[in-house]
Amino acid sequence: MATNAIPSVPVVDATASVNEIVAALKVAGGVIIRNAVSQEALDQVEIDVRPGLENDTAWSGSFFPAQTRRTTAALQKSPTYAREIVMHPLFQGVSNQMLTEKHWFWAGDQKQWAVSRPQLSNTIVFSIGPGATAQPLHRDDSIHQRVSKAVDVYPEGREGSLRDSSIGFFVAGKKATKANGATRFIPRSHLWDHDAPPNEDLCEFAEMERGDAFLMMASCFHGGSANTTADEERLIFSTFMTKGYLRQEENIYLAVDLDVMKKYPVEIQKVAGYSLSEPFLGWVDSADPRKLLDKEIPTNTDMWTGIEEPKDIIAV
Ligand SMILES: O=C(O)CCC(=O)C(=O)O
Ligand SMILES: [Fe+2]
Repeated sequence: MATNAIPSVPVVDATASVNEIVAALKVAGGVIIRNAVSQEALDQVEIDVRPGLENDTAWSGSFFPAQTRRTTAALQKSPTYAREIVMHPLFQGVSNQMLTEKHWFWAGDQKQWAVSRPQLSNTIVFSIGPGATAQPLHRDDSIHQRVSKAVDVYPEGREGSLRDSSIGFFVAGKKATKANGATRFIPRSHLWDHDAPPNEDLCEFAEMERGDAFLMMASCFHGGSANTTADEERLIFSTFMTKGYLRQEENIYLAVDLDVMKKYPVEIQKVAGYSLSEPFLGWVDSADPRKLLDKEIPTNTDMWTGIEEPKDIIAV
C-alpha cells in the first residue's frame, strides 16, 4: 500500500458536479464542499434541534466525550434538515452513484433485473463543548461488519459498488477548526486493508466555515478531535446514507412517527426507507412499504418489473 503522496483533503465549491466529487472521493476518501448549505437553512435547523441537544445528558462510556451532546431523528424534528441536508443534491447524487447496486438473476429462462437504491442510515446532531477529548480514530462501516482488502485504486464496476456500505455528510452548523475539534481523517484510508491500524500522524483536519460540508466514505478512518477552546461549541449535522439492503443504523421506522412521515414528499419518504430494495426486500402486507403512508399503493401484484436492464444506473 502506497502511503506516500497522500493528497490533502480535496476542497470543491457547491457548484461542483456529482462526477467531480465522486472522482475526488475515490482518490482521497473525503471531500470538503464549500457553501453547501445556506445560512438561513442552518438557522432554522438549529432552532429545530436545540431543545433536543439541551435535553441530552453526558455519555458515560468511552466513545463520546462527556462534553458532547447529541440529538437524533432529525426527520421527526426538522423538515428543514430533511429538505436541505438529507436531500442535498450533491449528497444524494454521490450516494446514488456510489451505493446503488443492480444485478440480474434467473427466473426460469428469463433474466430479471433488480435495483437496490441507497437509503438514509442515520441523522445525528453533535454539539461538542470545550474540554472534549478526541474520539478514537475509527471506521463507521464496522456497523455493517465490513472487512476491507487493500487496493491501490478504488475499483471500477461491480467490485467498486460493493466496496463501501455507507457515505457520511457532516455539515458545519458552526465554524469547525483544529482548535475546537474539527473531524480529523486519514486521506486514502478507505483503500487500506482491514488489518492496517490508524495512525494519528497521517490525519488531516476537515476545517470548515458554517455551511461547508465534509463528505466521507464510511471506510475512512476518522474521529472528532479535542475541543481545546475555552468557549467554542462545535456544532455538526451528521447524516449517513447506506445501501438499500443493509439495516439502517438509526431505526428510522421507530424514530419517526408515521404521521410525521406522511407529510413528507414521496422522494423523502423513499429515501427514509419507505421503498423496496428490489426484488422483494422490505415489503409490508405484500406491497411496497409506502402502503403505510399512501393507501393507493397496490397489493397482490408484482412489486417491480425487472425485464429491462436499467442502463441509467452507473456502477462505480
Ligand atoms: O465529531 C465528529 O466530528 C465525528 C463523530 C464521529 O465520527 C462518530 O460519532 O462516529
Ligand atoms: Fe464516526
